[in-house]
Amino acid sequence: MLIRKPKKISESEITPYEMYLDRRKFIGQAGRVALLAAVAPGALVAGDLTGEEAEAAVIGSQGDELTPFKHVTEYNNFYEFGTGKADPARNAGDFRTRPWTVAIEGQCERPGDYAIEDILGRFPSEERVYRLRCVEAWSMVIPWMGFPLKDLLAWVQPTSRAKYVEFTTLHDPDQMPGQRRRVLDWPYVEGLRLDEAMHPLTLMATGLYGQELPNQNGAPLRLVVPWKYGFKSIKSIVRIRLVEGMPSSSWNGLAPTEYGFFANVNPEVDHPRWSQARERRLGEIRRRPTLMFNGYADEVASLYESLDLLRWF
Ligand SMILES: Nc1nc2c(c(=O)[nH]1)N[C@H]1C(S)=C(S)[C@@H](COP(=O)(O)O)O[C@H]1N2
Ligand SMILES: [Mo]
Repeated sequence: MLIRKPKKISESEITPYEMYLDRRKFIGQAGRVALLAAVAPGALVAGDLTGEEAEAAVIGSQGDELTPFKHVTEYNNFYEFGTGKADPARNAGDFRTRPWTVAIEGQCERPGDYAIEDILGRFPSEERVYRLRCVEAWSMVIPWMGFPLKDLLAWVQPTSRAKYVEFTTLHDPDQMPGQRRRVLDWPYVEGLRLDEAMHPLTLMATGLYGQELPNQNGAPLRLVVPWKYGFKSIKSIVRIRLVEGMPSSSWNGLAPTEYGFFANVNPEVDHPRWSQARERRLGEIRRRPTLMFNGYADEVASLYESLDLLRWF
């Protein structure tokens, strides 16, 4: 029989978290911290906080503690680097994210190829603490760095014909060993309706835990849509296209009956092979109830008022 010893908590597991809280306190004491914490459902806390307030805001009122850095960066889905949860951290180390260009195309006034430096310089990153809930029923709470996608879209000016936004991940089988196997139809693509893309909660993430995005989390630029299942959060984006028709999505293309275009977190609509009513927060044993729209219903439910969520899952 194989008996596993309880794993000792390594330094690397606690240090980034403690450093993070320390840094928050330090910034708070120094006077100003523009912190946007959306941990508690409905609570969008912004402004100048003291160190203690900042700590309370990031931890939230729902027992929503930040998921340890180790889980956030070592338990991933990024099929370009392998289908195992540990594969991305193992295989993405040498992934080159510079130089990096993002092509903006389609129905907008300012199409073009933009260097990542230009994007990062034009749209300063701020911090957002969001829950991420995978369709596989695990979840995390992550302090992201990033900027609202709506700022970028407002800048490129969608035309009146733009109804959806399509995102594409880099296709480079030399660097991405997972792309040498036809697990998915590469490159990975995802899409949002324009109003979802323009929602203030929708983030272009550039970092987490106050650091640049680790490669396995989708460097240098990935989408984060906190009320949708994790697979909507497309990583390592090289193209953003404004389009008239509903774009395809990699998971929807693979198994349309299992993964819909909208992919809103909904405890009442089960995946055909398992329930979506509960989830396990990484680092915890117990399973907790999954909240409608992942807890962001106050902010986003109005987007779907006229939609039959059983049909448009
Ligand atoms: N390009 C790309 N983006 C992707 C994926 C992927 O395989 N390839 N997996 C998705 C899935 S299923 C999830 S749950 C999240 C996981 O994000 P994380 O590893 O940063 O937690 O990334 C999403 N974005
Ligand atoms: Mo996922």
